Amino acid sequence: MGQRCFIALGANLGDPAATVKAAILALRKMPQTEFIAASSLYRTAPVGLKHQPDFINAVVELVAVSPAPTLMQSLFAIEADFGRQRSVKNAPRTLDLDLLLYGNLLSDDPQLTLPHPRLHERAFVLAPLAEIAPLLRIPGHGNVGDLLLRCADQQIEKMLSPAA
Ligand code: PH2
Ligand code: MG
Ligand code: MG
Repeated sequence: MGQRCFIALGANLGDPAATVKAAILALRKMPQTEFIAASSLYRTAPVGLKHQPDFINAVVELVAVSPAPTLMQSLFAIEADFGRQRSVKNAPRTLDLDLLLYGNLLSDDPQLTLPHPRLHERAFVLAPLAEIAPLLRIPGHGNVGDLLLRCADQQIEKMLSPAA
């Protein structure tokens, strides 16, 4: 028995589309997990710090057997493999992997807050999430599709090329 998990991918340095595609392949091969689905890639305007390149974003669904902190360590290892430097918060990055949901687990640990604390207000997460799990409910916030409707002002564009 595993936990249904969703992981957000984001990149805006180097060749971000190639990076996100390669990272989806790395997530497919991750031990202790069963890969379920990947969204399309989305080109998205930066949220927060505005003066940085557009992002490529996507979301992956998998089932994880390992506990959430162990899964996080695997995600950090993949980020490091893609040359991620952790400098300033929200700085441009070669690859960001964020655990959005780990089953129905609720956690207010500042190192690992679940659901991800900003997921419900970000079109760059909600649009790819709605593509692969339209009926999903975010504990404390509601249905993914409804949440996405509230982010209509955020610029995102679904890319035509397949994610993987
Ligand atoms: N990630 C952030 C902050 N802003 N904006 C977009 N469009 N895509 C991201 O992945 C993103 C962001 C912090 O992780
Ligand atoms: Mg992030
Ligand atoms: Mg992150």
